[in-house]
Amino acid sequence: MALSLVVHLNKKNQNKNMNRTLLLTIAFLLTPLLTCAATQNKSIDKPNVLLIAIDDLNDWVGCLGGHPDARSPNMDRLAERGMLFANAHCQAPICNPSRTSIMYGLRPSTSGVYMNAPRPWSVAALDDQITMPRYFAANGYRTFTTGKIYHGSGLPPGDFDVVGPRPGQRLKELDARLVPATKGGAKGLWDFGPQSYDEDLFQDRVDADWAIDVIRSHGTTDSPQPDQKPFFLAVGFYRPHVPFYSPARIFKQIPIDEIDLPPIKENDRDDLPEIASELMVAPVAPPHQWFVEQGKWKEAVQSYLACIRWTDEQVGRLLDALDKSGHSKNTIVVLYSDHGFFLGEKGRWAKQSLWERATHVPFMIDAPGMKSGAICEHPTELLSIYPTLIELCGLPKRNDIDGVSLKTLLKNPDADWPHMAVTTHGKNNHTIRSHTHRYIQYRDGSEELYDLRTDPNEWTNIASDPGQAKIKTELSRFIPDTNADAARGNRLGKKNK
Ligand SMILES: [Ca+2]
Ligand SMILES: [Ca+2]
Repeated sequence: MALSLVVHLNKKNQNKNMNRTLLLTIAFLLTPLLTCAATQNKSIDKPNVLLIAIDDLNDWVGCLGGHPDARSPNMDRLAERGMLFANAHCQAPICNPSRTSIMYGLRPSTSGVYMNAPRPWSVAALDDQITMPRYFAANGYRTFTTGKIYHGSGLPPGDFDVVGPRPGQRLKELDARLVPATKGGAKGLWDFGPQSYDEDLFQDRVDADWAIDVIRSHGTTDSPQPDQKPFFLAVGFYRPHVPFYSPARIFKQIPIDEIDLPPIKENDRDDLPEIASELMVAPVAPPHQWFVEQGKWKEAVQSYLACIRWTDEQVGRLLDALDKSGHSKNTIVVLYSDHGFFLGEKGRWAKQSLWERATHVPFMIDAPGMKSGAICEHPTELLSIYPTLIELCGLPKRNDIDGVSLKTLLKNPDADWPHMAVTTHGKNNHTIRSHTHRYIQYRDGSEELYDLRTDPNEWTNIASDPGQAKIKTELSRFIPDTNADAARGNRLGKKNK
């Protein structure tokens, strides 16, 4: 607009011998505007970023084929638009350390944040570690967030420019308790079933509404708003984390009698080292026996599946908003879950373990100019989100974060890839996921090994088979060299485990 104003003034006055001083004065006054417009245009050439974090979503999504009753047409649509990382894994099988790893760009074994305490922003040693949103803000982005991006809806101070609603896992005023709380059974957040209040009031819908407003409030590359910066928008959905609540409407789509329960094998745990049983205890989850004896297993699986569909609807609303606003062509969309979830497999529930159902996550990236409609089978890590976005957005490279950029794979999913996916649960307990195998090494030296090609449920631990020595040696090379002591949260006074 500033440029057209100058042209207009010049034409109007070209034959009138207008006072040159006046013209020069106008040009002088307009110079900052022109400079500003040039900067703006350069800035909005950078792609926007939409980060969609889903809580406790295992691989039960349509495009990963993890469960026959799972429906996720919108996540599938995103995968078709971009790239599905079909062998992607979290770096820790529990909320706080997984999300810390993603947002700070550090492995749990580097940061020492292994469990749900302490929050990383209470750890003095991490004060100088620049989080992903702060790095984007420092490089010309305006940053927004809503919902659960770190653990428990908390945020490091000043982490985002604009903070939207963060209603939490349970809405005290609205969510009715559905399964009576009992000692030794469902209690606390462990509850499931349909809620019947207005859908507009569900937390993930409230968060999606806010995010849609943010998207709509930004002009497109073709028609930027004054002073517009590209956006970095992080949206964290709370479901399908417990309580498994979603609108009653969705439950009707999933007849309980037709639900398939996940496969389990009798005595599956007999070939596990002792430490595995110790580490996989999820203290607040009801024991599997409770679900079986109370006849609640199918009901809980139905509720989890319904939450997936509900969350998927919110993902679809965000994608629709991007399309309608014209931002799709200039926005990188990253969707991931912070870790997986067990619903009875191995006779257990929740996450907290180093097996496939807890580490394998939906992970997809749709980036302008990259390959679309592709599936990448290489082992990948959520830790790669930060360096990948840095590279795709042309931000200065950082050498103080772990993880490798996925840009090579986004161009060619079959490119050479020497990396493995590493997941850590507590100090010195690691699992390495290759294309074909899972190797687990615990802090006492005990091991597990599974061949996922013939044993996708990880039922048969072949670690003691002498014929497997070579592959164990190969995979153990990927165990991190650094294994930090558990971090202490000096401000909150909570010790990590
Ligand atoms: Ca989680
Ligand atoms: Ca077994």
